[in-house]
Amino acid sequence: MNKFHEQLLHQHQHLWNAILNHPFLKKTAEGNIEDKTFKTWMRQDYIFVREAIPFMAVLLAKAPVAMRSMFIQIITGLEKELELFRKNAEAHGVNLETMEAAPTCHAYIQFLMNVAYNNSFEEGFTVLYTAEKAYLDSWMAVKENLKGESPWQQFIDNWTSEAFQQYVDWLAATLDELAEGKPEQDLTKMEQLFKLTARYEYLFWEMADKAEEWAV
Ligand code: MP5
Repeated sequence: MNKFHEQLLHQHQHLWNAILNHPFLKKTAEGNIEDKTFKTWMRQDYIFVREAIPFMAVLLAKAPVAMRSMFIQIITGLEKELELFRKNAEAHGVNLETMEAAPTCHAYIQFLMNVAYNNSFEEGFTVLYTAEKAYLDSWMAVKENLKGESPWQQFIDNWTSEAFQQYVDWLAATLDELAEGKPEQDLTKMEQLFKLTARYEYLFWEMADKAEEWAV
């Protein structure tokens, strides 16, 4: 019997492949992504990471006592990641402060907060695993196909580092433990959240690539 996280990835392989083959990632790897497209992602992801902090904090409030210190480390890591965004924004002349979330970014953040407040810890954790695994695999795909040094190297390095891989391994192992012995209906809910999160991850690349904006 496969582990729970392996089952999720296997059953929804088409979704995962769609994420990893997104043109945004291909162009970033090939070095022909337009500056303004990458900067759109940078600005939107800054908002996403900033708002991931309250998401994690609500999950922390629901986490078993033994997991609290891990969540504190994760939140501290997010604060450091915001610094990485600010440094790169300054180096590339990007203004992060006058930003509004685009529709997809806005909806994704609302989804995160809704799950954190209204769903079980296991369900919230499934969303966390899926989002982090999507970033690990997406940036790994960029790294593997990279043609020379990228102007966006620090972002590539951030989500392909040994430490980040170990963190995602921990998330996968913990998700498997949380799923163990759960009734089928609980596992189905977790699977639905995996699917929704993967779909948002795909849409996030799409949003950056197409410079999505509010219609009015
Ligand atoms: C992550 C991210 C990874 N930064 N943005 C999206 C849209 N999905 C996942 O999260 P983290 O906390 O930056 O590792």
